[in-house]
Amino acid sequence: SGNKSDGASFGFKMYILLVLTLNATGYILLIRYTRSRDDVPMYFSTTTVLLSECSKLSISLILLIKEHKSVVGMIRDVYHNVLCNPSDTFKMCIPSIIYALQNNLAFVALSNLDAATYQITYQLKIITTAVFMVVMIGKKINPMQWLAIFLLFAGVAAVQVESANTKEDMKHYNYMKGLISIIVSCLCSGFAGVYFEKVLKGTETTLWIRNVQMYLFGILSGLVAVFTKDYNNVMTHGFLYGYDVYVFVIIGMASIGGLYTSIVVKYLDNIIKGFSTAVSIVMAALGSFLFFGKSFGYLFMGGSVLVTVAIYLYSLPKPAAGGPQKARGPQ
Ligand code: NCC
Repeated sequence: SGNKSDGASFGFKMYILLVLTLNATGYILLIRYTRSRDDVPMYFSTTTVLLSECSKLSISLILLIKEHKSVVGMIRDVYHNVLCNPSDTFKMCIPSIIYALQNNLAFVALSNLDAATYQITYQLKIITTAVFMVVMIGKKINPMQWLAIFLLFAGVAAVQVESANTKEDMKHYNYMKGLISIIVSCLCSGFAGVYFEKVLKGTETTLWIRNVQMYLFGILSGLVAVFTKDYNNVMTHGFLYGYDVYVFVIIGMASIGGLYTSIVVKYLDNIIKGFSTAVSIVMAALGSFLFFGKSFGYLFMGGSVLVTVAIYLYSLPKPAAGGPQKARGPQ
């Protein structure tokens, strides 16, 4: 399975991962910013999640038009592989429901606690993802690699503690509600990510058709969320109540982040995605220290060392029975 990643160059992968990390950080900061303002009317977050799914569907269809170099080609592809293939299409039902839950929970969490706590706690996802890789794909992870996964979690968390701006006022705080939302999010993200990977790599259906299937159900799930949580709000105030440019930027970032996530899972895998985003987080923190001329402290340095050791330990060759095995680690 090491050959799965051969389809793209190293530089391309690094570029994708850096965009993914920077985009995710901006996304989280912007959600936190818009959810903690109290001088403007508050938008309904379920509508934002729904519009993100619509946006990702539109972009996927446009990419399919480009791929086929014709609108008719795109329509044919979607007709044959989505509409006429319901059993295949329905495979995307479960992950898109779980992602809908996770995407809505991000707004709940960031309405209740600060962005730094969110990003740090969210790193727990590294561990939940590994557990689901073992349980669902049957991936073999040896004790040394488990150690690496825990060190990675600790290292990234430490780096983020130091680079985070914690001087935020504590209004709207419901810490418990926020934390529980994050923990459920980590379980959702791990499960849905591995599920998507398993279906994507286990069948012939192309990435963009998978995404079209995913976002069709995503729109349905998003609609259910709007109806169950904000039906009365939308009916009295309107669907786009409280929207301003920031909210539209959030939708744009959610689209970029989601589509890039699917590309990363196609060319790499969910665990390597965790390792690689860890590296980009360290790089981004380093960049911001250098950029703002700040000196970095022990937490950043210690955290970076932990991340580096984790990568080394994870990529050590496995002492397998029956012959030498190739190292499987982040490349
Ligand atoms: O949590 P995470 O991703 O695993 O969430 C995956 C996001 O990608 C969308 N997705 C997934 C597969 C697919 N085929 N299409 C998709 O659109 C899902 O809907 C879900 O939103 C990460 O690895 O840390 C990452 O984190 C998110 C986000 O920061 C967190 O979920 C916190 O809210 C990033 N999303 C954005 O930046 C918008 C993602 O890029 C990376």
